[in-house]
This record gives sequence, C-alpha cells and structure tokens, in this order.
Amino acid sequence: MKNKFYITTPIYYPSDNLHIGHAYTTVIADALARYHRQIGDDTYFLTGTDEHGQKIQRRAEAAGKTPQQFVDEIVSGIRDLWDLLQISNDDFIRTTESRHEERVQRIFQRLYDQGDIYKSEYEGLYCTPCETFWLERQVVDGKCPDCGREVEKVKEESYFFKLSKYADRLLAHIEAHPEFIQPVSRKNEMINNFIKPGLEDLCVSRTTFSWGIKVPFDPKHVVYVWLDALTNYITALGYPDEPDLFNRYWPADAHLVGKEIVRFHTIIWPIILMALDLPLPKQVYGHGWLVLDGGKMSKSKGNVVDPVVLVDKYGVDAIRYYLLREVPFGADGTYSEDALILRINTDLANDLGNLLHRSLSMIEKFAGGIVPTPHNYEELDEALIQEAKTALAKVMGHMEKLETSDAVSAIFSLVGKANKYIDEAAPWALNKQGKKERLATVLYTMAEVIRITSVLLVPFLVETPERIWQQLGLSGKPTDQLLTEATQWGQFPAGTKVRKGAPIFPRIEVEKEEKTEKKTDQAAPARAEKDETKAEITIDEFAKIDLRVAQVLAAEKVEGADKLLRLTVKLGGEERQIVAGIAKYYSPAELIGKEIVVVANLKPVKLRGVLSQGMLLAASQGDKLAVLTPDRSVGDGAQVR
Ligand code: ME8
Repeated sequence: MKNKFYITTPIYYPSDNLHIGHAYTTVIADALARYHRQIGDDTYFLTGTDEHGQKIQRRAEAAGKTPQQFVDEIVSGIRDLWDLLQISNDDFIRTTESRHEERVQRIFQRLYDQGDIYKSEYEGLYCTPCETFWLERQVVDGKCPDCGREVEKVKEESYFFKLSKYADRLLAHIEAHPEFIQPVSRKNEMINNFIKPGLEDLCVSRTTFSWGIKVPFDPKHVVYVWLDALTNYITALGYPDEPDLFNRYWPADAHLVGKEIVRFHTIIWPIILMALDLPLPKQVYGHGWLVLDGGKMSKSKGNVVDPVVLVDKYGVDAIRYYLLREVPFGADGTYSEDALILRINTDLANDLGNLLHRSLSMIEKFAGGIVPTPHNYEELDEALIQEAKTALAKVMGHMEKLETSDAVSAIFSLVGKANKYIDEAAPWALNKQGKKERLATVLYTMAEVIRITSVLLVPFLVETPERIWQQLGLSGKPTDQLLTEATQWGQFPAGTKVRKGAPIFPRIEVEKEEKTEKKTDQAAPARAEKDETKAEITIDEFAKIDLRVAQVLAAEKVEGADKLLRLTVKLGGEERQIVAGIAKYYSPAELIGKEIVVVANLKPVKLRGVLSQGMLLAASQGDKLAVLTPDRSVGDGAQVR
C-alpha cells in the first residue's frame, strides 16, 4: 500500500509580483513533494493565489484597473515564476475561479444552517494589509501588532463565526497532537497568546466593499477573505461536491506557511474543519522569514528581491540550492547576494562541480574514458560506501521532519567525503605505480558515489542531477527509480563511456567584491598597529562568515603535535572533524559534550596532515585561552549572529 502525501503552500496575494520570500516557501514545498514522489508516495502538491479582499480592491483602484484585470496580470506572472523555478505543483487554485467560489458558498451556507454562523454588528479595528480584525487590547499604539501599520476603525453589520464554541476542543487537539504545530515554539505562542486569553467569535463577512465571494443568502455581504482563502485547501480537492480527490488526499500532511500566518492556520482553519466535521491537517509548519538588512522583505516596504532576476543571473538550481540550504528550516535567515555567491562558489562549483569534473578527468586520463570494473573493495572504499548509506538515511530522516537544509547538508557532506576519498586513494599515484586493479576499483567507486549523489539531489535540484547523469554517460534518468532502489551501491554499469562536459557550476567571479576586499586588507595593518583593532567591515562582509554552534562528540590529541586536539563535532545534519591548537589549555575530556562556536564555512585545511573542516572560536589574552560556548544550550547547527 502506497502512503499518500498532500502538501500545500499558502495561496499568495496577487497584490504585487512575488519576491524571494514567497519563492522560499514554494521551493521548500516543491522539494518535499518531489521527495515524497521519489519515495513512492501518492503525492499531491497545491499552490495558488488568494485574490479577494479589501487590499486587492484598493490596489486595483489605485492602478486604474478592475480587480479582475489587476489580479489576472499578476497571477500570470506568478505562474511564470513557478515555471521558471520548475515548481512541480499538481494544481494551482485561484480563489476567483468558479469551482472555488461555489464551494465556499456551500460551506458558508452549511455553517449558517447549522447555527455556527450568526448575524450581528462588528465594531472594532482592521488591518487591511494583513486583512485581520483586531481588538482594542491587541493593537499597539494604534498599530497592527503583526505588521506595525495603522489599523482602521470598522463598524458594520457582519456575520460571525462561533470560534468560541470550539476553543476547548481545539486546545485539547493541540495538546494531544504535539506534532500539529511546528516548530514547538510556535505552538506555545498560539496557546499562550491567543487560545488561553479567550477566543472571540470571528467576523466572517464585510459589507463596505464588494470584491469577494457573495454570502449566498445575503448578497450585500462578501465572505471575509481569510475564510475564503483557508478553504482553498479543500475546495481545490473538490470538497464538498466532487469527493474523489478529497477522499484520496485529505487531511493535508503538511501546510507550509510563514510564521506570521500560523495563527490563521492553527486556530481559524482547524475550527472551520471541526465545524464541518472534517479531520484536521496533520501538521502546520510555520517557517521563519528571509530578511534583508534586519527587516522582513515586504512588497509594501519596497525592499524586495526579485527571484526572476536571480534565476536569470545564476540559474535555477543555484537559487533553489541557496533557498533550500542557507537557512535552517524554522529559523529566520538573512538574504544576501554575497552569501548566495559564496554558496555557489564553495558548495556547487568547488565541491560538487569539482568532484564530477576531476573524477571524469581521471577516468579519461587513466582508463580511456571507460568506467572500469571494480575489484576488491578495501577499507577506504568500504568507508565511503558506508558514507553513501549514511547520507541516504540522514536525508530520509530530515525530510520526514521537513528539514530540507539539514537534508541538503547531509548530501554535501557526502560530496566532501567523496572528494576526501579521492585525495586519500590518490588514483594518480596508483596509475604511476601501475596498480591497475586498485586503480579500477577507485575509479569505479568515484563514478558510483557521484551517481548516488545525483539521485539524492533529485528532490532539490531540477537540472543538475540529469546533467551529472549525462556526463557520467548513463542512460535513463536519475528519477526513473525509487530513492531507496536507486541508491543501492553497485548499479553503475562498468564499461560505460563517460562524456565529460563543461563544469556544471562555473565559479562566479566578483571583481568588484575582490577589489574591496583587497583594499581592506591593505588598510588593515596601519590601523591594527594603532589601536589593535582591524579595519572596518560591512555587515555583508561579516555575513559571509557562517558561525554555528557545534557539539563536541569526541576529542583526542593529535599524535606528534603537542598543541593540537582533533575534535569530532556534530553540526546540524553532519559530523565534522576540527583541529584546534588548544591542547595546552584543555584536556580532551573537558570538551566532550560542550557546545562550541565554529566557523562552518571555512575552506578545509590540513594541519599536520590532519584535515580540519572549520575552526573553533576561542578568546585569548596573555597566557589565558577560553573556548567560546553559548551560555545556554541552543542545539548544534544554531546560527551565531
Ligand atoms: O499571507 N520570508 O499571502 P502573502 C519567508 N494570502 N517567507 C515569506 C516572506 C519572507 N520574507 N514573505 C512572504 C498571505 N513569505 C495570504 C495567505 S493562505 C490560506 C493565505 C511567504 O502573499 C510565507 O510563506 O502575504 C508567507 O506566509 C507567505 O509568503 C505570505 O504570502
């Protein structure tokens, strides 16, 4: 029996073109959908647009267009954006489609008929940009507590939905299902800030503007835009009149949303579903924001980054990679083009691109371009084969928890191990020494680990796996088999002729950047002499340094080097080895279990022949030295900023 997997993104407001923040949610949802298809799940992936409401009506008026004309143009751009990013959604729902409008009317009618919706008068505050009602006690200095903008006074006849009637049931559900609201911090926020202080009945219709779905029994009212929008997750599946898809996929396995709309998805939405006697979604995941220079990117602030421009400049996989990898899911992350370029140059060009390119060059040079038949695997090869298995297990474990960043990081840890394997197996030396059988085994192992890597990359990158496959000379596609089958070792057909092409990720040269850095370097000594501080840097330069918390799993002295300790640390999804010159100050035992701070994106180096993948931070003065540790546990992988 196949499992099913139904995943959704928020339906976005077509009030303006979308930015990189929207692309972030959609690319993550896409990777999860692709992953579930790759493991054989019956997968359904929905996205769409939330087109009604006062905000859109006002935007259209300002643009001198009808609301329908206005949204049609923007929605067409949104569809183009998803095509550009190769989003694999199964459906795209627009709330202005009649299939949706009619179903919303049926739902509204039913809630009214059963007494869950009643007529009264609303007097209160409203934030139009957020399309949210607020109580006096909730606003902060007359401003919306979510977005900080002015709220408006509203007084109008309205229909109300009995949220209060279901509050206890909702609380019981949230408490009985700890996985329902993720991450856990958001669950506590919902309970303590919203549910426990008491849920007021929700105003679910408006009369002071017309751009919305008409209340079927009272057409001077339009349905409140959030009630209209939230139901998209079931109307798109045909609820209530065409139940086939609905029965197959509901309840949703994951609603992916930004943290600012968790409240709508974990309070209003479940209560609508309870009132309709329907099962609740299994999980609502509220991810963090991509921020720019400390502030949230937002259309109204005008500080947005256009994903179309970035894809044109760097390519679809570079952007997808950055979005999936850069920010641990759940946390906020700062977007910067420098960080994007750094990711492209280090991970994609240096690590992955180079692994492929150097391997194919060696297969050409030492084996006439034909992948040889392997002989006996030795310990070194077995260790890499084991790493490939570990990477698969980690990817699967992280994807179950929606941790795309950790999953991608586990794949790149395998890439790193494969590069290290080549350094250690040294095919060039084997060739020189005429060790033909050993050379054949090593070259085969290189080709096979790259094949497996390309299969692991399938959910995340949309062009690269196939391009790698082509250069390896393989027939078929990396998507032809299920993940667990395709990653079994030893399927690379020996005798295959490789087809080395151009590097899959050329390095991005940033002349201007390098010049600025040089200037800074030259200026540094003069200043440093005067006040022993270094030259000023910009926040972007600082942001290039990926400082992370790591946990020390093991520590030992490095033989023949009395100053050095070799630490094995856990960092997000991977284990790393870090060599540090602290043996004079710390015994290995003192360090085990500690959380330390490391520079995670430092180019690996060998110290006394031992590989160091990063550097730990320590403060020193005179003859004192102290390793930096967070003053309370935050878990390995946490960003230090
Ligand atoms: O809220 N960082 O639509 P919306 C990360 N129509 N994600 C971001 C982001 C950022 N800086 N900016 C936007 C709506 N997002 C409603 C939803 S659902 C029934 C109705 C993403 O166009 C994130 O997923 O304002 C956020 O929740 C969503 O876009 C908001 O999109």
